[in-house]
Amino acid sequence: MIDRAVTLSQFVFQQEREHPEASGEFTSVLLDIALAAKMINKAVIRAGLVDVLGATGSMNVQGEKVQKLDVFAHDTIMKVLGSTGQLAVVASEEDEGIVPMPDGAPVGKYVVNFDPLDGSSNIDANVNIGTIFSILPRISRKGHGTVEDCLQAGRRQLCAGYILYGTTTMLVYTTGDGVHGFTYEPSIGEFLLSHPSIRTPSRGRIYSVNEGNYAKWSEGMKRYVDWLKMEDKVTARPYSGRYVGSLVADFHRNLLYGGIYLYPGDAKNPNGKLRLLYEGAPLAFIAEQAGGAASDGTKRIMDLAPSSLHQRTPLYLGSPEDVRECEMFLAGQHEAVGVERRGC
Ligand code: AHM
Ligand code: MG
Repeated sequence: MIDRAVTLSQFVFQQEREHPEASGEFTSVLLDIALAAKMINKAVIRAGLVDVLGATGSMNVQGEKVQKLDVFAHDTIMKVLGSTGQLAVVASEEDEGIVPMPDGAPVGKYVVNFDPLDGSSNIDANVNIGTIFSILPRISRKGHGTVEDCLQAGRRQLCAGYILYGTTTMLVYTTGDGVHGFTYEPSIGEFLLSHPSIRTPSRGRIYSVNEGNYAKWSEGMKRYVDWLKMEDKVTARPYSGRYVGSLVADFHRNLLYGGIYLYPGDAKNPNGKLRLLYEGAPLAFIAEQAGGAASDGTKRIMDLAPSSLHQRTPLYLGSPEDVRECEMFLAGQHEAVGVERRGC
């Protein structure tokens, strides 16, 4: 129950007044993304009724089937962001190269990397899907933005967020000053502040992973997940397994309840499946701002310097104590975890 209605724009402008040094004009980019999210939400909630379900018949740059809603979401975000004059360049999970601003449109000083519709294999089954975005300062000096503008380490982000289209639609974001969640109220067309200053528990009791890949995992990864499932009262195991298969939904639940999301590299795909720019870096920023952690197994995701737009990364994301223990298992230090947790 929301006892005081604060809209996203009211909140953002209030933050701008309180922290003028930290926010700046990119907050209007955030509001533009929220506008695109409302338009995507409208299509998502009517998806079963109108002809937007199913595949377009083409494949995207990742070699995956393109869904009509993926394309709609990408085009909608581009339509809204393309003409604002705030952006120098954009990169989307659905496009092979950078997307320059339309000819004749003013060029600005920010960069947006985004995944227009994450979890798109779930679209036809009416399961949660999401949009993930990351706002960066441009580093090129003039003219149209370049690929280097998009290829910046996560710690350079000014803002990151996601929209979760679900039972209710939510927008969650950070500008480096905590994590704030807004619930969409369709009758007035506004995102209202519902989850101010989200903090994630330091430890959870949920693990989220596609266990169908078990046979391809490293010994450390297998040992960690086996360990999470063992019964042990002292260390509050077994954990519960929860896996939607939509990163935004799995991440959002674990952010609120605590736990760990895992998409490791494996024998077939050493860097896993998820993309550093569109999924790893923005969710890492949010996780850290909520008191959580994000790792590629050994390094902080926020410190990884991307070398290509669609670079993948193993991803271990969530409650900091869980992520740290997972890293220890991956490094073969599982015995030390037992010593730390049980004091023996
Ligand atoms: P997408 O961006 O093509 O939708 O792929 C990313 C999705 C994530 O939302 C989800 O966590 C993951 O892929 C699920 O992959 P898998 O089906 O291998 O478990
Ligand atoms: Mg995705």
